[in-house]
Amino acid sequence: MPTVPARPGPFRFDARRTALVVIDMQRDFLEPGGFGAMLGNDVAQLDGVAAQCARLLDWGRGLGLRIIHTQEAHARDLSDCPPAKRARGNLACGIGDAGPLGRVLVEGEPGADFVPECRPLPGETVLRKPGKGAFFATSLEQQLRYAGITHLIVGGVTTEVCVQTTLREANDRGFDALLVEDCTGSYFPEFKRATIEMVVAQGGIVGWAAPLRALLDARD
Ligand code: C5J
Repeated sequence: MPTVPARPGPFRFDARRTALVVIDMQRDFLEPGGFGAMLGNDVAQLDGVAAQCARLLDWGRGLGLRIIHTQEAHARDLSDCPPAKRARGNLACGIGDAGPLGRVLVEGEPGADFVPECRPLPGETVLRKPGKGAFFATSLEQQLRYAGITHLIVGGVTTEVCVQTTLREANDRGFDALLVEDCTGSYFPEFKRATIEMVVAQGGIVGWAAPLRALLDARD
């Protein structure tokens, strides 16, 4: 079994029981005019994450890992969008409204689509989710259990929001998860750093973390 030198200790995984989960690599979070920008964030902070996630995807595909792409997007009628989420930020152009990338954070719109570097390939799972965590109001847990998955390798955006929420949800459900440090990004670099530390603190209270190089170099 490959062993990744990680924090707080080695992360051993069986490729047949491991899924690569790439969180929300969507235009709405990475490009000007999307949801992230509408919230007042500097999307340039995420420059480089797509290229890194593309390398991570290449690696996972090469190992035959199950690949899961999550997508934070609401149903077209917004029936799965809590009014509180829609109201948050008091935005002139918020969830469901027409923006430069189509209706903000709505399925089927250009903004909900994946950035070109991280487009799913045929046969890979696309998991639309209405919340921050990938386990909330989705069939992810059932899919993973049916496939015998016990370990997750996680990248994507944003580190302290959807990525961290998903890691915590996974941890509470008994999955061992590793965050790939340089395949995730935040609009707030200090939040990214803090999240990584929170994950690995206390003996890995949430999970493990390692840079992509450590995965690329992992050997049996
Ligand atoms: C946010 C996400 N930041 N994908 N979503 O609202 O992290």
